[in-house]
Amino acid sequence: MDCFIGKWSLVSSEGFDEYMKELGVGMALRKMGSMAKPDVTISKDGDTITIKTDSPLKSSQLSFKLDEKCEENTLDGRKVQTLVTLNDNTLTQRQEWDGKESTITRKIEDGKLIVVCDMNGCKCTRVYRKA
Ligand code: DKA
Repeated sequence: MDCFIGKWSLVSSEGFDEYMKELGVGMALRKMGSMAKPDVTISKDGDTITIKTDSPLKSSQLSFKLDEKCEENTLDGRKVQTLVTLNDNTLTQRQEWDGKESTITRKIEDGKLIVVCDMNGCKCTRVYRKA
């Protein structure tokens, strides 16, 4: 888990607009989301992990304990039930709402944070480097 801790800046993003479309995000927010280059800060305090996403447009913060469901308010305004697990150095964040689900996985490769978002098989990959 410790390898995830720190501040990360977005360096590349592929398929994000399609993923947001699949989530049902409207065009105006998709445009802003595509242009944003957020910083993601991951921290840990005891058993509690926090993922904070900051962009000039919007910020969000999710605090959770591994393997315990919590409520998450997403950047695009969904209120979802979220479960985060850690297996093989991959953090998997499973969001459920209105009978739908999306998964966000995070892992470290070559010192970079690789984020893969999946909704109904529509995947996007976002790469962050240590800020
Ligand atoms: C990431 O951490 C992935 C964030 C996924 C956000 C989905 C909704 C965005 C709407 C602007 O890079």
